[in-house]
Amino acid sequence: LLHYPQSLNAATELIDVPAKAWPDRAALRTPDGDEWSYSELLTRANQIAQVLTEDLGLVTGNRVLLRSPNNPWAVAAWLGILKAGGIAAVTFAALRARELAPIVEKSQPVIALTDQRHAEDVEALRDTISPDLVVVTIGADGPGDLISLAATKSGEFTNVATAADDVALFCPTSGSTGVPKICTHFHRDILSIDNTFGKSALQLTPDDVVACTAPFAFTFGLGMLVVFPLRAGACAFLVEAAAPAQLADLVAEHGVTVLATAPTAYKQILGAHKVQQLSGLRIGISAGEHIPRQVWQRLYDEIGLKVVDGIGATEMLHIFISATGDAIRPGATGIAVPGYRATILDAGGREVGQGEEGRLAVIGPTGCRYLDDERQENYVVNGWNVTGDTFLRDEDGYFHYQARTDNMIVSSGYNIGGPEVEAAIDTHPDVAESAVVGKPDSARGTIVCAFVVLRSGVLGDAAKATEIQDFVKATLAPYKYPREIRFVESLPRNTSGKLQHYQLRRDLEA
Ligand code: 3SK
Repeated sequence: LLHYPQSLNAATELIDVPAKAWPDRAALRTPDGDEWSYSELLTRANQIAQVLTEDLGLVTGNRVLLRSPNNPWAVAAWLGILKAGGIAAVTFAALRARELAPIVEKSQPVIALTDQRHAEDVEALRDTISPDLVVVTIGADGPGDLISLAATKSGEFTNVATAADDVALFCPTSGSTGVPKICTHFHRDILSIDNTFGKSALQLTPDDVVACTAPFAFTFGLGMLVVFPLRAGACAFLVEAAAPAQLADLVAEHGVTVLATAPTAYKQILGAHKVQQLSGLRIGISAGEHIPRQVWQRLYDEIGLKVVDGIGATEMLHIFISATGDAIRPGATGIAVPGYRATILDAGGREVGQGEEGRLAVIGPTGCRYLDDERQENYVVNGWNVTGDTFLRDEDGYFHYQARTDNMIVSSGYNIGGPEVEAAIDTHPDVAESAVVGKPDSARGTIVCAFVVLRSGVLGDAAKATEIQDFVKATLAPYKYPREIRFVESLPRNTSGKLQHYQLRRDLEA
């Protein structure tokens, strides 16, 4: 379906070509009024490529750790690494040294470009496990800082002639267990996600302004804020951090036309009565976790926004199942994005029939290639990329999310999808949010255990637990009710906002 020239540097398509077409249009904008045109972004990306190759000794294929919140210099640095023929290993700025260590050990970067506010942890690693790592800050005063070094360069650079299937990205993912895996992606993969999801679902134009709450280190954010808008000549609106209510105000104030975020943010915007601020959106994307049907419906009822749900994976680089416009079926995630094929497999790797649950598997122009990791053989089976999600396919071919495969609870022989129970609990008026996991139980094998965050001022006592249990019994088939409820202050989430059920399971064992 997708053919690329043998020699391909993705950065050429993402910045050199658009900068020729739209030199003066805004490529990047921030809430505090900073604006970079396409030609400015090209110059800075070229200057960084010059710094990397001329001053820091980068040679083609070297790995470069990039650690920064979402801001214009991070975009320029990412493009500069690609232009220079390096491999960009982008990590969450919030990771601490102990979380970064296994990533550094496996990916072996020679250079680290780090936002100066997050330099300490990288420097600690250089001083312990990686003595040859050259650490360069972004945003510190002084001659050794990337911004100062870039200012000494001409801004003229000829992109390294990488091959289409040379590795361009190392994308760490913690997976469900917390031990990081590093997904490798080629230069052509970066264009493939635009040629599939980007072109079919978003159809961005130079008039679009795109915001996304995911950090670049989560490939959801990288696609939404760098790959898709730049290739279309659109403007990426870069927010380092914003509470959902504040985000809603920024969307209205800055004329954002496409917002991509997780269901939690939509829920919080609804909860803060800020949803009208989203009424100028052309597209709202929801990904990272399944959007509950009642949240989707409220957004539609209140502002007519038909949120585009999608599921992707770091292993696949971006979204491979979704639906847009009239093809949206509330409650279903969607169908395979053009260019991908998807199916449902049983535990033995056989395709199951419609209506049957199994593991979601996908084949397409992108795919899983873990760096030196024996878990590769669990993920790619007979050519299928077998995700960690349990889905079923209905009679019209739509895929319906059931649970994370590792969060399917089998209790007294019944299969219970944790997210379904969570959605039921979340509709209780005293509940702010919940997460459900299976707890080993001698009588039933496993029982449903719910961690519940109550709204402020509500007392979490035995009477409240019984009330919520009765509420769930009245909402779902009674066998699904949580036999145990634990009231907690907050739920564990990773830096991209995804709930970490494995941490709760670990808490149960403690
Ligand atoms: O669904 C996800 O979690 C995801 C992962 C990587 C890239 C994009 C998405 C939506």
